[in-house]
Amino acid sequence: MADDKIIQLAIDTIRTLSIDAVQQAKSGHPGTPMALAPLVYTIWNRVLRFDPQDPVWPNRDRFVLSNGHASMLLWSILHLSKTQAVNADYEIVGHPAVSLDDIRRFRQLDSKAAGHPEYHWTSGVEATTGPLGQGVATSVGMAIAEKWLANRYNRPGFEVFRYDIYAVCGDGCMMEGISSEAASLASHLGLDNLCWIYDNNHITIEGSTRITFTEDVEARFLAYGWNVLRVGDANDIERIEHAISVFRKTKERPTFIVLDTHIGYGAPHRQDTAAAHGEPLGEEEVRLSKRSYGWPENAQFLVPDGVYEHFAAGIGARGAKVRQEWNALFTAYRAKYPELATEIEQMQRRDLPAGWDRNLPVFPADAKGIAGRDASSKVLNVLAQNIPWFFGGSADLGPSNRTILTGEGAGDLQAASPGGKNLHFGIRENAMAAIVNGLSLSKLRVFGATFFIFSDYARPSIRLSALMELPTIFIFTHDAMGDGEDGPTHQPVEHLASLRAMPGLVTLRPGDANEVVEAYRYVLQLRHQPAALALSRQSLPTLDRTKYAAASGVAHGAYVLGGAPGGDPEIILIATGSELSLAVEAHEELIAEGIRSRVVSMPSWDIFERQTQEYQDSVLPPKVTARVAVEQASTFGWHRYIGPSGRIIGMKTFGASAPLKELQRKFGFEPDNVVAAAREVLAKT
Ligand SMILES: Cc1ncc(C[n+]2csc(CCOP(=O)(O)OP(=O)(O)O)c2C)c(N)n1
Ligand SMILES: [Mg+2]
Repeated sequence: MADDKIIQLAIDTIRTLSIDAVQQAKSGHPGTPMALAPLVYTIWNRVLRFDPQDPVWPNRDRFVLSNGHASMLLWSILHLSKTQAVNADYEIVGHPAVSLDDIRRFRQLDSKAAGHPEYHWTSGVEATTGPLGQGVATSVGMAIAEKWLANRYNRPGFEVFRYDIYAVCGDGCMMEGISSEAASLASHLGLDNLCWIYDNNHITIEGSTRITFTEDVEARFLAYGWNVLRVGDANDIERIEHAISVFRKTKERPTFIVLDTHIGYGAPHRQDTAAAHGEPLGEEEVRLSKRSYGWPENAQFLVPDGVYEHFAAGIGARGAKVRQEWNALFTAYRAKYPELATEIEQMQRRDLPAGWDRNLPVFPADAKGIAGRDASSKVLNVLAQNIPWFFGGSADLGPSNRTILTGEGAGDLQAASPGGKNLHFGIRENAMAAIVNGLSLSKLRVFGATFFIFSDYARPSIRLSALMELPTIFIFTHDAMGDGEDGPTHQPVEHLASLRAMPGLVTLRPGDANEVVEAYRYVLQLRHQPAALALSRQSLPTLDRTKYAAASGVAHGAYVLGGAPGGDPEIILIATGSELSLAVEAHEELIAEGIRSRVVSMPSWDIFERQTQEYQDSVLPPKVTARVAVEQASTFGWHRYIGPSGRIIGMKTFGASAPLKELQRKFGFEPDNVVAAAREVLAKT
């Protein structure tokens, strides 16, 4: 078959599989796959260094579909390239990532061709996308990761890491603010391994972008400092390939390719309309579209003869070759640099190096104590020394979050120093969290930090982190009213409740310095879950662990810190974070009065919920219904632990601007108030 004939057939196979899948599902987005099929064909079959036989090979190019609604593009190309499925242990399991049957069952339960690209669910998906803008922002993290890895591991003659990141995006991604945050940082960092391709179709759901989006996107990216290219015809694969070759030659800045496209290309009544975006074409329009491609009009889910072979000869052969060359290179590298090779292998499996937790601090009892953020700083600096690929940064609050790494090799990560361990995200919380996800998808162990109040700005990406099952770490300091005078704009109230509500995320609010250490010990061992740490700004007393239970109880989410000797308690006080020492004070007062009090430290609901019922009942015996919880946050959700007769001292309003002491008085976070609540509850039960 002539070259251009089989190329056209291959492109039209992507188009028609997409059309048929959406039509069969009676839902989905046909128009964008119809338009972008030539782009995806070109990237995958001509450019991408990706081996379908091993989709987790570390040095592969990454492809991110930021306009995730066009997922049929990905399902089609993963299927046609015969990309293999990989299990949670990173083993090739021997069946395709996406079968033709999955495509026939697009958007149905258990199909690998889900509504949107889902990392962890379908092999070959590099990042979960769907919330527009997230994919492009995540791709920036992937690009930073490649630079970092190359800097640390490449040696003369051993280019172990050298790959590119391609992200495809649409008008929605460009409108979302997160793309601006991410693009700005990407050019600041000179990420010349990053290429975004913008599907410039002038259409979104409500119609033409004339009604919403008339900025000059090219000028905007030029202003950021990107290399901006334009391809005026989305069907011209030679031009597309040429633009990508210009990207690959461009140094010190990322590339933005504006691709002028026609949504619903080939559909006589739908092309260039919003209707092509998110509705099946309808049977008649499907037939007419196929006719326009010269396709058999009534054929469905057709992969013509020669198409699989064509992809096998393109991406299949190129991918196999580059991976085999890399394997040989890595074998020689392992012989010459065994320690570095071991690091890479451990990292790829999300293992930690031996001795990762050595020298973690132990804090002596101290009534004045130390702030959560300061204890955290000590821990972070030890971990960064023990785990070479552990690092992170803050959204311009490093000095306040105490996340700056100071040990050996911990410089700033900048364009000229891509191996630095201090990332400076600037005031870009949403992009920060997405970038942390991208770094984590690249198997680095990373944290991002800001004030707890601004976790709101990062929340969409934290959610994706949980959905993708990534072991990212979010460090949130100033976790309650500790920065009193800053007032209610800076005082989190509903944030703990909202993070606790997020499936998969482990939220921890440690109550003293040793609990901070144990919180990190727990979090570092997570392989498939993100964690959020809420840390205090102000000093918290370091509890005397010879008197109270060991802080290792943090690993159970909640534990009995202290109690009356012998027998069951009459009342249980439960607290987290900065209110722990308050509860301990109240507890001592009750004990002194002869009341059989128990004090429970509960740094993490999520972890506690995963303990056996027996353990949970041992900490909170069901028959002890007199309970008081203290937490300087929304009371939302606490009733599950205090029951119908318990009391919660928490927040029902926003805070206020005043010194912390006054706020504690105003809102009832004082020992006397806790004791009074305990007496009331006892009297009732
Ligand atoms: C953050 C976010 N907001 C809204 C949506 C819902 N949505 C999905 S696609 C879309 C329109 C996107 O337009 P564009 O990116 O131009 O895609 P095209 O129709 O051109 O493929 C919207 C609003 C979303 N997925 N994510
Ligand atoms: Mg559009």
